[in-house]
Amino acid sequence: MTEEFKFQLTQNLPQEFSIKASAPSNIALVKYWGKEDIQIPKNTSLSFTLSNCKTTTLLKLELKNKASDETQIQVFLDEEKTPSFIPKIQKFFHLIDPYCPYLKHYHASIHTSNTFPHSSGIASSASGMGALALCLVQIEKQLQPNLSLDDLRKKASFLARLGSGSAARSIDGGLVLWGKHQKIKESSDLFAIPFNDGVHPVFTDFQDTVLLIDRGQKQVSSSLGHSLMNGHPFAEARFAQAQDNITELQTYLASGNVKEFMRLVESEALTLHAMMMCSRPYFILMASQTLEVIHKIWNFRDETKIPVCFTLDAGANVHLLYPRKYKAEVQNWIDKNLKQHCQDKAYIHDEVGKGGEFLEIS
Ligand code: 2P0
Repeated sequence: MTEEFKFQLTQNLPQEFSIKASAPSNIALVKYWGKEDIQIPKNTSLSFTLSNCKTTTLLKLELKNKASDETQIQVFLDEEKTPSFIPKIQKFFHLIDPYCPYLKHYHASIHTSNTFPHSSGIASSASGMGALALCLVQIEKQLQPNLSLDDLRKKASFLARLGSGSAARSIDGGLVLWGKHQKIKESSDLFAIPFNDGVHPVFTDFQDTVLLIDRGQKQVSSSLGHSLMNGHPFAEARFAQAQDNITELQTYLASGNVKEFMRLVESEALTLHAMMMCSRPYFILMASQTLEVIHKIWNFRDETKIPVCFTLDAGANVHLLYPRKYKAEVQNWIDKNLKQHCQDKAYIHDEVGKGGEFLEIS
């Protein structure tokens, strides 16, 4: 157990809480793929926090008559009862009990909504767990008002990580780093840290257009995906490469070297997919349209010299990354040349954002 994040329970718990928060999704530049229990990453990862793709959650807690009463959890997605989410939340509450001991004294109802459509192929686990964790730390702030904002955000990242690894990176804004790195003193496996100091301005306004090539359920769940790295013949080399890539990327981020940044980011995406192509069992998570789009990106970049690159999650969708300065040209090109490769011609424009927020209840 991590002493730092334990919470000293006060005697008189309020009858109820109503807390609201939002957290965005994030897109990894250096990928997290491979972990130990519980959500301890095998390598450091670095992501851009997004802005438009986010989850907003209202958490309502009501004091039980007796702490021993069974906890009732209700989950509403877009105001519709969604019992299928309950087991995941139950497991999460159980896991965080040592750090949030007040929770077991309450029944919970969780009202959540995403700005991105369910059937978009965009995972909501990072933003969802991020928003829930931000609700929980707001409760702690009410119980212990002396907690600083920094403490709260750090604990939110710690709790979010226990719900879903990449969710640790959905609390802070801009560039966010998660996982211990030998050369980065403040880095930790337990929570993510903002990584914006000394970053060249060109990387502060990056755009991310998500081309929805496949809007279906993920073919490989993240837990299966991570487990494929256990005993993978190239795992150790991959984990070491990620650590080196972080160091290399750090120099490009500082100097504003967009060309080398893009080379490294694309290489990370292809490496993630390559690891899945040569695991046992093996998977090809790109679709033919993913490859078509990648070739078009390379041609467009060659011909126009406009810096635009791709990255991929563990699926077929393509994230197009580019500086805001080129927004008009790139978005025009997407409309004319790329959207026909998307399912139902669907894509989502997003950009680097400020991170999770505590919200007022109206
Ligand atoms: C990432 N992904 O760094 C990588 C790249 C997908 C591809 O983290 O099991 O949902 O909840 O810790 O965070 C997806 O895995 O996995 C992921 P769990 P998570 O964003």
